[in-house]
Amino acid sequence: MQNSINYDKIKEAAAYHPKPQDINYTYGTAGFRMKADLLDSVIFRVGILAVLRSKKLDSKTIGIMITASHNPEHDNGVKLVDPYGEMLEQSWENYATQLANAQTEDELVDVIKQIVSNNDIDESKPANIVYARDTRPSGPALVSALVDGLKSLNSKIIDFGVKTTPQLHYVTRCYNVQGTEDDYGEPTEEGYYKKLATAFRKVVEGKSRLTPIHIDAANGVGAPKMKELAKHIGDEYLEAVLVNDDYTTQGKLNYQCGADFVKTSQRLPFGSKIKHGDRAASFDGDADRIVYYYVDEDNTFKLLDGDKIAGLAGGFIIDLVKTAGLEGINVGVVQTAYANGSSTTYLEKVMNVPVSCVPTGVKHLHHEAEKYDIGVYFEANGHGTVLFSKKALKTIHSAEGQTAEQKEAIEKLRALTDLINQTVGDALSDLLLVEAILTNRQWSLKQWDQAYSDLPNRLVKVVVENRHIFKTTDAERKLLEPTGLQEQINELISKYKNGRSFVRPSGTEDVVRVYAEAATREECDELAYKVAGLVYDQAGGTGGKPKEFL
Ligand code: 16G
Ligand code: MG
Repeated sequence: MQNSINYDKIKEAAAYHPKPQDINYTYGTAGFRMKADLLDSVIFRVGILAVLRSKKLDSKTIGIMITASHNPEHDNGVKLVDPYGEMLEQSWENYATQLANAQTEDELVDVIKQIVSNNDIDESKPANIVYARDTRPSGPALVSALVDGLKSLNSKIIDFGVKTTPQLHYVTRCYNVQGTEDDYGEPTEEGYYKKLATAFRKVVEGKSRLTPIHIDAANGVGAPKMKELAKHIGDEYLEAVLVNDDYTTQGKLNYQCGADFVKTSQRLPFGSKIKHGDRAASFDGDADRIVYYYVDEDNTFKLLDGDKIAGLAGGFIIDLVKTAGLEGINVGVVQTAYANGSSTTYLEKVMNVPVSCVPTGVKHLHHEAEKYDIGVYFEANGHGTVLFSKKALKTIHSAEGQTAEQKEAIEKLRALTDLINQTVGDALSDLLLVEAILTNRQWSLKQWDQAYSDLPNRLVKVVVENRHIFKTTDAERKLLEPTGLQEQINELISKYKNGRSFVRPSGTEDVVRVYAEAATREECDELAYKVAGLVYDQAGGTGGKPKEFL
């Protein structure tokens, strides 16, 4: 049969993509991610896994994205996207790891056979795959390894070319729901721009255009894609000025720029010349994160991160739902432990919105947000989106409204369901969401920022011998192991006003992360470095203690 699996063919193809010795791969929070030259065999095998997943899911289209997001340019990575555009189901992450670590072709075939039998996969089902990559120079070679993997199992393949990560998520969903009542738009890049641009114009229609938005595109794929999107929207609605848009010169991607750089170093990206009164935002390297910022009268840098975006979006949506008279639709916000304490207090106490806290990583936030009729989720780092449940979509699309005011609110909510990329956090779509809200409210960034003041916070990395001994609970806010360490941390925290601190092993780097916040910058830094020192001393720190405070 044409589609059934030919194991000899796989072995033959796999021999061209041998696994390096002595490397142990893990499919983590962001898929596989590391130096690009170690990824050839991994990508070949990810192709195989994607085909198995498609066969398992009745030939649904599975997405594959080759990117390493905000990592240095020499890194690359790969992750799988499930049919509705969400992250690969967690139970399959383990298969990805097993496939990647099979040392020989024979072992590889054994793992494949096991996955087939464990999941009752019908080998004769055809498979459908769509893939894309970002602008990294290592992309084309990795794509060719991927295609070898896909072809060894006779998959149908669509090459979606160079795209942002969220565009790949979008198109994966489009393919799978085309022509059904859940239709998500045309499965093309053009379809994506048209959907977003039309929705944006609807939400801002009749309002005065804001001043230009300066966008730092991290010298990545977001640059050409944002330009294309802006063309579809038109200058009369949005004026986008790009910096760090050189995605062709090697060495520039994410270098001292982009959302991750701005959020972690809390300063302007290289190349940005914004002055007081200007409005600015940064994307990350694959355009699935965004943060906003401005400089104040006294030239201080002010960051509007994912928490601020969640507050802005949540507030606007709640107002629209109320005005539209759609009682019975509940709105909730999902955060992680990294959310600034002030943002949580603001959401719960001022906005009266239910807030859930979940472990780091998009899949956790996404699933929690699905529990609300409208679920707003954002990580402080700027990754996030808004999910509308089937019930919410139905209500919004069938509501008619009595008064002009109600009708307008309903129209806006409808447009928002198209404007927001509901598959995953999307810098382009989130930018339009923020711009649409600010246009409607006629707010400056400073006015938006006034909702609450962030508590000073600090993130410190600690290198330890084995980060896997760290076990957390309570959405990563407490350590279970090493035993006794949490009690010592608690004792430190109790000495600081508004003190909060937690420790978790990173899912993407071989380090332990320490987060701290407190009433003042000094207290916060002191707490952060004391907790880091404690971790270093008590849990196998190596390579030098994090620099002492003072
Ligand atoms: C990954 C996650 C991101 C998370 C980050 C934490 C996805 C798609 N991305 O980039 O959500 O914030 O990891 O990294 O889930 P860490 O575990 O190293 O702190
Ligand atoms: Mg990213």
